Amino acid sequence: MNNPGRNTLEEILSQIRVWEQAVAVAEGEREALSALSRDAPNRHLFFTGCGSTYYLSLAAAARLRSLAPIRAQGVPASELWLDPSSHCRATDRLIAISRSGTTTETLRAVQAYCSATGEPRATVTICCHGDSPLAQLGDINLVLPMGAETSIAQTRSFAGMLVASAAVNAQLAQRDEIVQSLASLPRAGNRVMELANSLAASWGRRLEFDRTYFLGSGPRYGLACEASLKMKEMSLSHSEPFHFMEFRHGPKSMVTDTTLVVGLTSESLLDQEMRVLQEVTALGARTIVLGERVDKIGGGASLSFESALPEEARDVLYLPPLQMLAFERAIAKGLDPDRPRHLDAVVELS
Ligand code: F1P
Repeated sequence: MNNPGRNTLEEILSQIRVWEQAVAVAEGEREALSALSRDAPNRHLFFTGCGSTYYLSLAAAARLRSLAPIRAQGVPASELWLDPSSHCRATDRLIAISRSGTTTETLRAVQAYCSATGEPRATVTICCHGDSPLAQLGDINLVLPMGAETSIAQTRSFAGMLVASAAVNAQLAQRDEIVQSLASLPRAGNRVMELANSLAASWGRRLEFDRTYFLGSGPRYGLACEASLKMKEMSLSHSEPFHFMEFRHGPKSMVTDTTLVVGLTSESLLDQEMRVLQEVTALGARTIVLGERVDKIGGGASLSFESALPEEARDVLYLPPLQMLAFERAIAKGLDPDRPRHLDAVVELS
């Protein structure tokens, strides 16, 4: 295996230009998205995808709910496809997300949505391949060609599609100040990427940790799920995501002195979140605290974004450290993140 993870590393390090493309592509659809925003409060919006893009859907739906009184929900595409009557009503709207734009479950979820609602197309699609079937199935189709990847585990594609969903959400919620803030993400991202590389170079290679828990609430729970998936896909390591406060209700029993707990902290709930991290530290875990302006706990570590961006605009900043932690752990274990075990880049069903 010469140069293991070469593609994955290049894709993680090049993600900021995909963030920029996402902002520009969404800006190009400003009028159409603004038209959607006028009746969004009367609708139920579903975000859907598979695996990584399902976790993105969870994060995007939670973010939209935080921006405006709009009912939004993230649902696995397989659930929409196989049980549409439990989800779709005639007045619903669908935002379908897929890196490849060819995942069978996601395409079938769009078909099931159209059959259940009588709509001819999905409301919005977000993908990285303009020639894919999904890119033709939305009233509004956001395509991020710079997010295309050769690696199987999503990194820059996920980050770019998350920024695209943030731009869509800000437009739907008519939060222009958030739309404006997204343009400043690349500046903040360059700083975070540097910090992420040094954090992961030490903490990602500490193989004494035999389990990692990612804690995140609100939109950060979907990101915690994605971080946990990266740990599994790239480094074949046991990992689980939880809402911050949920960790006390049982999972805390799993904490040992070989446990790493990564907190995706907010500003609005920071005190409560830090209390959970202090408790698990007292039980022997090491912690990594990620957030806008945060301190480490005991023998743990921290990474402060110091972006000066509103909380609603900077969800993507958690991704470089989370992706690099999984990448460095995979390399330290002698694995090749470019070729994760048992996985294909796209799941296509017959
Ligand atoms: C989604 C997917 C994920 C998986 C991995 C590869 O494909 O297959 O299910 O977790 O990240 O991508 P897509 O529909 O986003 O192309």
